Amino acid sequence: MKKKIMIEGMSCGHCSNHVKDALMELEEVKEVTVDLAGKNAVVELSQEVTDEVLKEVIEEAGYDFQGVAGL
Ligand SMILES: [Cu+2]
Repeated sequence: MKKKIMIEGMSCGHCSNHVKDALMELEEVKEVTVDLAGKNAVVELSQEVTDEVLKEVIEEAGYDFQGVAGL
């Protein structure tokens, strides 16, 4: 299962690494691919994670959660 998280506020490679590390701390997240220019992160999940949890992770990392797009 994959989810694409739309994120505002990432401006450089440091930001994308920060987002990736924050998402990888969730045990259900197996892989993260951040697209800085595309303003999104695609997470590969071993089990369902609610959009609300993803929103909290992104906001705690200091970025703006814009929603989740289906894949
Ligand atoms: Cu940055």
